[in-house]
Amino acid sequence: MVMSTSGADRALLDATPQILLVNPASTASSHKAFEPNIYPNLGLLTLATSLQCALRRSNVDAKVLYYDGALLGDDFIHSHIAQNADRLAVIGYSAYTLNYGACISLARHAKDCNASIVNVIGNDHFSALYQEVMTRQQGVFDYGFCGNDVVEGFTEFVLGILTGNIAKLNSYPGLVFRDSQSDSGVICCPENPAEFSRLPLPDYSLLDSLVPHADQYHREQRAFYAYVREEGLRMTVIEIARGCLKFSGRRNESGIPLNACDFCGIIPGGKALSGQNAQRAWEIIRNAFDQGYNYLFVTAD
Ligand code: B12
Ligand code: SF4
Repeated sequence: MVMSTSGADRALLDATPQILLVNPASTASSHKAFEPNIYPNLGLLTLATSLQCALRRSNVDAKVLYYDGALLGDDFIHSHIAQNADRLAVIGYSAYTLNYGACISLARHAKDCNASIVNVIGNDHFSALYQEVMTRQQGVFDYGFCGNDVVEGFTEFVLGILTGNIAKLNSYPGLVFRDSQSDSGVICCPENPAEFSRLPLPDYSLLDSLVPHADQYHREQRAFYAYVREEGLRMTVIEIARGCLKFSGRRNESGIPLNACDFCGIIPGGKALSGQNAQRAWEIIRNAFDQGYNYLFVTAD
């Protein structure tokens, strides 16, 4: 006998709240064609893994969904947001300068579909310009997270939203929120560097939580690099240190490191290198290898 899910069961399944983590495609411009990404967005994957673990631990029912518009384009996720607007609890946007315009478009679209979706923005563009973003994008982004060591802060904050039990806002590391009582109107909680060594190891299967990504990244890698095709490689990104060697040196009166590369986009973070210990670093490498990756892009600059 073939078992089928009844309509009511399906409706129940479908009602599960969704947390969508999205890397929007680069902001459209007339002179540049779309070029697909060849690596996953490790920041979103790190957040997704932490959130998934916390949901299981706390017995909270919600789906964590990963989507990379820089691989697949934004059309699909645009429709997904419209069709699932009443079950999307939180959308997290990963903002580089290059895709910041696309982050705004998607976030506006989400609010048009359902104003109670909580829009949260993070990554380097936001960390650099959080004051401006929060001031200019009222009604678009509700909250943001500034810095890298914000994974536990984000996880706890989303759990709070899902369970209707949000703690004092200034208790979430890295959270950026509006506060009319403060001088600038925006408060940025300090991040928590202690989290780095205890984060759960990335679960690369979450790349396929909404639609398949992993094989598509691999196809792009094979198309891009002859040696990947010839040597049967499968590449991914790992993180065994954060920050930059050059940030530990001398700084000017504004706190900008004197030796940083001219184009550096992560100066506002400005953190000196902090590494994982050797055992943890090997665990991170082993974790990627055990999940089928045999050529690793190490993020530390
Ligand atoms: C690996 C890497 C890549 C890879 C993978 C990119 C990807 N999709 O993730 C490749 C080679 C494909 C790449 C491409 C590009 N990159 Co790149 N890349 C890096 C690198 C070396 C590491 C990033 C990383 O994985 N870090 C580890 C993860 C865990 O940290 P993370 O991504 O920062 O995420 C953390 C926080 O930012 C935060 N966070 C991130 N997203 C979100 C979202 C939410 C909702 C929240 C709450 C928090 C949050 O939490 C995460 C957990 O700690 C950085 C430099 C560096 N050392 O950081 C440059 C860097 C991020 N890249 C940069 C740039 C410019 C690009 C490109 C735009 C280049 C280009 N012109 O095409 C493209 C954009 C691709 C895209 N649209 O996805 C700049 C960004 C500068 C800026 N102002 O935006 C950086 C900072 C380099 C630099 N010094 O200038 N990149
Ligand atoms: S671009 Fe990379 S290596 Fe250069 S200063 Fe910035 S973080 Fe350091």
